[in-house]
Amino acid sequence: MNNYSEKFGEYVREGEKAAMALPNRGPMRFDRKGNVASEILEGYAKYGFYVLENFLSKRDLQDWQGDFDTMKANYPTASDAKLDLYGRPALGVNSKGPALFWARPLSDPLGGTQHSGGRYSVRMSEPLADESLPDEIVYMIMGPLRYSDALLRITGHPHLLAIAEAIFGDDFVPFNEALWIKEAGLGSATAWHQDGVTHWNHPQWDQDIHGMTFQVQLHGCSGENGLWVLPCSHIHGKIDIKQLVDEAGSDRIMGAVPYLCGPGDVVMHNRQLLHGSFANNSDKERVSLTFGFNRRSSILNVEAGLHNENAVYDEARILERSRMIGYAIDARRQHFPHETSYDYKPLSGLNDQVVWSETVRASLSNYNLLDLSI
Ligand SMILES: O=C(O)CCC(=O)C(=O)O
Repeated sequence: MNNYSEKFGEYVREGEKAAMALPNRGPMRFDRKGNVASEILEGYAKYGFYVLENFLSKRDLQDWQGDFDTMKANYPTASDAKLDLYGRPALGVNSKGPALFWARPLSDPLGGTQHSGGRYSVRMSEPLADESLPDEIVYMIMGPLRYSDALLRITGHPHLLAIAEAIFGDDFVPFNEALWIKEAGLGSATAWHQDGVTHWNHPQWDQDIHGMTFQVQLHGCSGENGLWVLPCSHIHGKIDIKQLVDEAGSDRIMGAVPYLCGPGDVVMHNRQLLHGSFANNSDKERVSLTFGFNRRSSILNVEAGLHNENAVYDEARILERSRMIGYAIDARRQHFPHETSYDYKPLSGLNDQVVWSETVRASLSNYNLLDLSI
């Protein structure tokens, strides 16, 4: 074992121990009135994250795994290829907006670049990649709901939408979805960052102003391959990442803990929380779906464009993008007819226009051009 991996192993063990000692994890719970349990909301508010254990059903997970295998089989053979291994038009090649993101194995494609408003200020360490590894891998897919009904249905889960309502009010709005793929022994690092870029100097700045993502786990994750966060950092404004790295003497920021999850666990994650992940040099793949929501006032008439062209997010755009929530709810209702569906108030009265069908799926191939990122 070299010096780096020995130190990393120690950091992982300490971080995992600290993560398990925090009181912000447990199953989904409601109080007697049917509201999301206050322990969940309070744990999330205090630490900036909460792990909902054993959240997804076996069926959701099997459907997701099936769709993921189909997506992978349809990857382009290289980042500049148009066809997959079987000669078919490949996943994402006709997308007008962002779709597949590629990196060298075990590299950090974002650290130290101007990507997403320059929020990834420090490059992570990059373990030496063996010559036998492929030249490039897919590490992220944006707008993944167009490629997987199982993922669409997860985003329409009534309990997750109830949480979004409890935090942001019943007129909450969506922002984007991404699938993070950290293949065993190949997966790239995600440099430390805070997600929000728009409202740090807002006169009404608060800990929820940049919204929340759910990070849903297909296989689970550990300190070796999971996302790391600095607990409570969402309440301290913009953080000087370089300073924390200097203090630590490496990218192993002090006090950080990893998300520790089993298959189907969902992490509620405040977008202002400092977070990042190390290159996945472990023998376990991590696949995480992230999707999130915002308070309407954080988005309405705001000019931004983190993942796509700068634009003013007016009522019409918000309504159009919010239809994805309606489709997700309806797709879920059709697949799980015995589940009580979520009633999304901003689409009240439009229910007959948000019916999930093959025709609708075909019309959504560029839905993420309307993402509402801040
Ligand atoms: O899961 C990861 O490694 C990165 C996720 C992330 O940075 C995000 O969701 O903002």
